Parts: sequence; C-alpha cells; structure tokens
Amino acid sequence: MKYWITGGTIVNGSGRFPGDVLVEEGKIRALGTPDEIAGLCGGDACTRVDASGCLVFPGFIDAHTHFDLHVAGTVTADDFATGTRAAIKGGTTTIVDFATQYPGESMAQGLANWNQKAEGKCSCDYGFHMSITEWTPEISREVADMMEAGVTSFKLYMTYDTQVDDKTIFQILRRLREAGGIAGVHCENSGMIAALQDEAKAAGRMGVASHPATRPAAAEAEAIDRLLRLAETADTPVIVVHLTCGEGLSVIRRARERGQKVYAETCPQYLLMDDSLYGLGGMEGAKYVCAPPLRTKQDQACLWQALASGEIQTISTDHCSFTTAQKELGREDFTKIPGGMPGVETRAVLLYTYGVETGRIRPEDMCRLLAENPAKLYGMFPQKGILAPGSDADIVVMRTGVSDTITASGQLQNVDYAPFEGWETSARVEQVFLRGRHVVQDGRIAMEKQGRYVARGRYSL
Ligand code: DUC
Ligand code: ZN
Repeated sequence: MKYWITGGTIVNGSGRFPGDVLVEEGKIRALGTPDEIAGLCGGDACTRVDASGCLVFPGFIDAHTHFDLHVAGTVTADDFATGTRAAIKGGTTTIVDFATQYPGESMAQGLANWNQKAEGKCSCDYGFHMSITEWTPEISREVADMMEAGVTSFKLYMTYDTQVDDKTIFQILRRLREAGGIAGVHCENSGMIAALQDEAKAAGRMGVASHPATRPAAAEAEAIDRLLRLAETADTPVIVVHLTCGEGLSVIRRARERGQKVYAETCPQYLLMDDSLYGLGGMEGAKYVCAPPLRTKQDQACLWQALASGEIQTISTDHCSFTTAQKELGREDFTKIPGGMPGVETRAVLLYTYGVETGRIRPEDMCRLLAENPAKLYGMFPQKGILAPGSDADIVVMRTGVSDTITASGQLQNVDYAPFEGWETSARVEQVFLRGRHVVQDGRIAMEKQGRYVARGRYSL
C-alpha cells in the first residue's frame, strides 16, 4: 500500500516546512512538494490522506512505560495489549518498557518473561530496557547478550526493593561503559525516605499527604548528585529518568559544568501537576501518588525552562496505571498505595496544548523531546524519530486549533480515572501510521496488534 500524505506541515527536530510525504512498503520514500510526490506516485497508485492544517510528526516514542508489572502486591491495570492501544491512539508508535531481572533470575530469564508478556499483543512497536536488581559475574557477562538482543539500555533503582547499592551502581556503570550500553537511573535516597516514613508512621500520619512529605526533593537531588559522582568516576554518560525538580536540575548542571555527559528525562505530570493534589482529601490524592512525587509550581517552571533550553532531552510518561480500587490498598497506610499513574495516551496532546500552544516550546522542540532524542538516546535513529527517506513510516498527523477535553470515559487506558480529567486540549491525533500501516484513522484505531519488537542499537545522542 502506498500513501500520499498531503497538505500538512512536516515537523522534524531540525525544523518544519510545508510538505507532502510518500509512504511505500513501510518506509518513507520521499518528502516533497505536492507536484513532486504526485510525480512519484504515478496516477492513482497512492491513497491520499488529507493533512491540510495539520502538523505531520515522526511517530512519538515513549521510552518509559510499565505494562503488566507486578508491584506493591498487585499488577498494573494496563498490560501490553491495553497499554499499546492507548499509546498508538495518542500518537506513540514505539514504547520502551522495563524488562526486569528479579533476584535469582538471569537477565535472559527476565527478557524472556517480558517477551512473553508483549509478544503478539502490541499495537505499537516495542523494545525493552533491562532493570538490573542483582549483580554477579554471570550477570555482568550477560550484558553482551543483552546488547546483542537489542536491549542496550539498563535501568537501576536507588530506592524500592529493586534498589542496587553504590558499589553495584559503580560496577554496572563500568561494565556498561565497556559494552557500549547506558543506564537510566531512578534517583531517590532510600535511607532518607525510609527514615521519614518511619517518623510519619510513628506520629500516626498515615494518609496520602505523607507520600510527598516523605519523598522530598532533597532525596532526589542527593541521589542524582551521588549517581553523577559515580558516573563521573566510572567515566560514562548516564540518564536521570523522571526528573521532577529544580534542585535536581541544579545538580545536573553542575555535573555538566564539570564536563560530564548527562541526559535527563521528565514527564507530563511533573510539568503540569503539583503537590497540592495530595491534599485533596480521602483517597482522591492517591490517584496522583507516584515516585518521585509531584512537586511545586516553581519546580514546574524550572522544568519548562530546561526543556526550552535543551537541558532536558526527553519527555516520557512513566505510565504505571492502577485503578482507584487498587489505590485503596493504601487507604490505611500511604506506603502501600501502588505508585504510578496512567499517561501513555495523552502525552502528545498535552505537550502540544500546554507546551507549544502556550509558546513555551516550538513544534520542532516537541519533536525532539518526543521522537528524535529518544530515538537517538535509545539506539533507534534514524530508523525512527525522523521523517526522512528510508526511515520507518511511523507518522502522526496532528490537527491543531481544535477543542477537546480529557475524560476517563473517553480513554483507552484501562483505568477508571484520568489524572488530567477535565483538562482542555487544543490538538487531536487524527492519523497514525505504523511502518506504513494506517493504524489510526480519523482518531479511531483501525488496525490492532501490528506492533513488532525493535532491536535497538547503541545510544547516539
Ligand atoms: N515510579 C512510579 O511511580 N511507578 C513505577 C516506577 C516508578 O519509578
Ligand atoms: Zn518508571
């Protein structure tokens, strides 16, 4: 099937221009003027897709999702089937989820488990990071097998029961340097959090408000600082995932001034929502419990500024959804509230509405943050992340200047609430192509389960 996407504005990380796109055999064959594309099409051989008045982006990449994950005695509400349907509807054509090597398991076992969870169920393309929770000489040797299998990024936790200690972090960073892999790290000081949680419990402060109070920005900034010193000595770049606060950003700035290569990711919830939501009363605030927690409006302003200046390279979602019934697990004890919220479906329209439309960032910045940079950082560029001849025909046609409202009833995410319930959006994902297949047509899913595993190469950002 050949498609001619006509009349839109092509957006790449490098800029935007009016232009048409020719899609053939799953790839972008050409970009050009309507006359040029008509000439290449040859008569009626192409199906025309009208993109007049629309922005035409490369498919968005969400490099931070948790589907079908067992946490806090329950399992995420979205699995790979529901999560990737929601993703593709929102313009995300590739997700990178976190395969996990649980203690006692090899990485190969962890990867096999996650392959099984995802295989045949995905409506967008998918890849895996490997979460390392245990480090032995055998596991160290497996890093090469992971790289070979296209798992080229590794997740480390500095908190939770999956955490690794400083010595292990250092050893892993050394090994990744040698193998050409890269680590994305969840930075929070676990000791500080545990002590604060003990204090809160001893004082009987068991409600949702204790969640942000026991995970302060200082805990995040300290862990980022420690990670970056470890990375400095290990002499390797590192990714700070889900950065939430100005204090953490300052630490990253200092490391960069020392000459370090540090990448940073943030998420829509940290840009758009603040910690006042934890004071909503009852279990309402539990909907917003995630780690690190939502911060202040001042932190939001720092993050927006850092997006505009290029100090933050990617925006992912950390989609980790639980229903309100699951959140009830923590009614008597805030430490038992399953942490995380949905977001894979709404990232692009939110970023357009509250980032581009407000003048905080430009469409090409949005493209870099949601497509080009994650493609480079996670070894998929130029197969993905750019509209260019030869790249996968992963394409999002986004109509702007519309008026929509986010609601739980209108979403595909398998959750009974929407964190952004009632938020107005001024953009709509109208058409999505996945490797040349027209999978979302006029905002509706037309083809499901077309996703394939993406074997990724080394980072190149
Ligand atoms: N934070 C969450 O809130 N949930 C899943 C993992 C994470 O880092
Ligand atoms: Zn996460």
